[in-house]
Amino acid sequence: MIRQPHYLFGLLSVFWVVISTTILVADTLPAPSGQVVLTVSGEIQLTNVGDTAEFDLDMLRDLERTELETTTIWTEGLQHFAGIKLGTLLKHLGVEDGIINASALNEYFIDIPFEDADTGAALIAYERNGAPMSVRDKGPLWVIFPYDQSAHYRSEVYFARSIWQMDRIEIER
Ligand SMILES: Nc1nc2c(c(=O)[nH]1)N[C@H]1C(S)=C(S)[C@@H](COP(=O)(O)O)O[C@H]1N2
Ligand SMILES: [Mo]
Repeated sequence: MIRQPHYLFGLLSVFWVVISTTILVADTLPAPSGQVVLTVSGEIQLTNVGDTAEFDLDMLRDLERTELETTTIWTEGLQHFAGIKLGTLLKHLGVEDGIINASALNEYFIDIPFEDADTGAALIAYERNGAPMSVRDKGPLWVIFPYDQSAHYRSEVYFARSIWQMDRIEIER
């Protein structure tokens, strides 16, 4: 009889752990309210529309912003890109591994190894020189690498991963 309060206390702390863990894990993704620019599917932990994670531009802008200055082989002069790192986006969706299959509006597609997300090299740019990019201008989303930083990124392999008009990402295991 005298030990009952101890059992009660133990039970309560177990409940507390279960409840707080549930709150920590249950990170939610709001549904997009604007035009959807990116749909992420496959092995992701966070979804908002069916099995997928859909993003409008404002949702991407609400995530951690990264700026990158570099020249590219497709543009004239130094370019100022702003966007979200591919790694940041995938981390937000609970992805820690896998092959990143990226597709574009023009049905171009390319596999990007997870390493390019991990190193932080791959930027999903949503702005170029301070303005959003139109579809005609390789937007609204263009995957950009730090070409000026290293010859490693000035290669056909990375040019092929520089997918513009990207509108879908599928995570494969
Ligand atoms: N959306 C889209 N992105 C793309 C491509 C494409 O056809 N469509 N071509 C890729 C390839 S294979 C390369 S080498 C580079 C350079 O393409 P370019 O030679 O047409 O400039 O862009 C990449 N990004
Ligand atoms: Mo290419």
